[in-house]
Amino acid sequence: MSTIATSLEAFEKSQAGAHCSTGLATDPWRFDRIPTYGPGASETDELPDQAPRQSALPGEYRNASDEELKARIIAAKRTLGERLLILGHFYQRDEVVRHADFVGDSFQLARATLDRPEAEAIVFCGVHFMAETADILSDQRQTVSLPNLGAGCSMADMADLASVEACWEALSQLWGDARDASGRAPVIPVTYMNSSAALKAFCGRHGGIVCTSSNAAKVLDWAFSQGQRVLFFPDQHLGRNTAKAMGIGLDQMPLWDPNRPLGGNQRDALERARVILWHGYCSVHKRFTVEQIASARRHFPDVRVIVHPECPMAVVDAADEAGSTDYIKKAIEAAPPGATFAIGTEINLVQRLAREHPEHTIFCLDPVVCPCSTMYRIHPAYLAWILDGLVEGEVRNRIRVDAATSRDARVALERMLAAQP
Ligand code: CIZ
Repeated sequence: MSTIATSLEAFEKSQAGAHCSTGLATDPWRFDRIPTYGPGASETDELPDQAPRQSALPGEYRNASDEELKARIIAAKRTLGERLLILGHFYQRDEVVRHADFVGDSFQLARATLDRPEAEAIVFCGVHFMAETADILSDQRQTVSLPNLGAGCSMADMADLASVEACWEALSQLWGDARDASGRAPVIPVTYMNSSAALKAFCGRHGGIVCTSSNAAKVLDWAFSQGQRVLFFPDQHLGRNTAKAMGIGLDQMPLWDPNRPLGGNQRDALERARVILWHGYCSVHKRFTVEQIASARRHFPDVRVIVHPECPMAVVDAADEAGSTDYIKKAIEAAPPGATFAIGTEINLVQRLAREHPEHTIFCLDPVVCPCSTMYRIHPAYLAWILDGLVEGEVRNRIRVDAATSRDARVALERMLAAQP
C-alpha cells in the first residue's frame, strides 16, 4: 500500500464511531412519502407540511437497470434535441450529472437559464429553490421541471415568509424607515439563493438582493452601500463567515431566532448590529468539525484544507481557505500536481473532483459518507420519467412561480446577477 493510501486509511479510522444513516444506500422512492427529509445528514430536519411530495414513480422506471435508464435518457435527449436543456448542480450524483448540458453552482445555473431562451423545456437536476429560480428567470414560453418534487432544501425551509415579515416588522419598530444622511435605508434584506421564491420576492420589494456563496462578499458590499445594516437569511454561517472576513465584529452580528421575542436579543445588542443573522444552517456542512481538520493535518502535514462557507465559523477559521463549490473546483484545477486537499463540502462533488484529478490526493474532511439527502432524491429513474413525458408532450413536475412573486423576485435576482463573483 502507498504512503498516501496508508495515511488515508489511518485518517478514516481516526473518525471511527461517527456514523450516518445507511438509508441512502436505498433508492429514493423508498422515502419519497415520509414526512421528514429522509436518510442522510438532514434526516432530523422537519419537512414543512405544505412542502411538495413526489407521487409514486411508475414501476417500469423503479425496476429498470442503470443501463436501461441511461439508454432511455440518451434516447429521449436525442429526440428532444435543442428543445431541451438539462441543468445539473455540482452536488448531483454522477449518474445524473453525465446527462446535464450544463453543470455548475446556483449562480452559474441561473446564468445558464438565461443563455438558452430557445430551449422549450428546462429540466433542473438540483433542488426546489433552484428550479423556482429557473422559472423566474426563464422566458414565459419555457417550462421548468424538477425530476423529484421531494428534492427540497432543509436550510431553505428554516426561513418562511411569515417569520421574515414578523422580523422585519420588529426591526422597523426599532429603526423606522428613515434614511440616513447618505441616503441609506435602515436595513437591507439579503437572502441566500437557498430560499423560497417568496423570500426572494420579499427582498425585491424591500430594496434587497439575493446572494450565492460565490458572490456573498460582493453582495454584502452592495447592501452596505444601500443600507446601514443587513438582515441576512437563512444561513447564519455564510452570513457570519462573510461578514467576519469583511471586518465586522461578532458583537455586531446578533442571531435572530424567529421563535423568540426580538429574535431572542436584548434591545442594545440589536442597536449595535451591522448584520442580523437568521437562525438557519445546512445540515451537511454543519457536520464538519475542527477535530476533523486537526486529524487531516496530523495524517497529511502538507494538506490544504478548503471548506465551504456554510460550515460553522470555527471550522472556517481552522481551515486554510473557505470558498464556494466553484472556488474549490478552481483551486484544485490551479494547483501544481501532487497536492493534497481535504475538502469540507458535499461528498458527490468531492468524489468527482478526486476522480477528475488523479494528479492530486483529494478527500472529504468527513470520512463518513453523508450526502445531502435532498440532492440525492434526483435519481436517473426520475430523470428518465420526466424526459419520456416531454417526448410524449406531457410536462411532468412543472415548477411555476406566480406572476407577482416572480416579478418581485426577479428584481432581487437581477441585482445578484450584476454582482458577478
Ligand atoms: O451556490 C450554490 O450552488 C451552492 C448551494 C453552493 C456553492 O457553493 O456553490
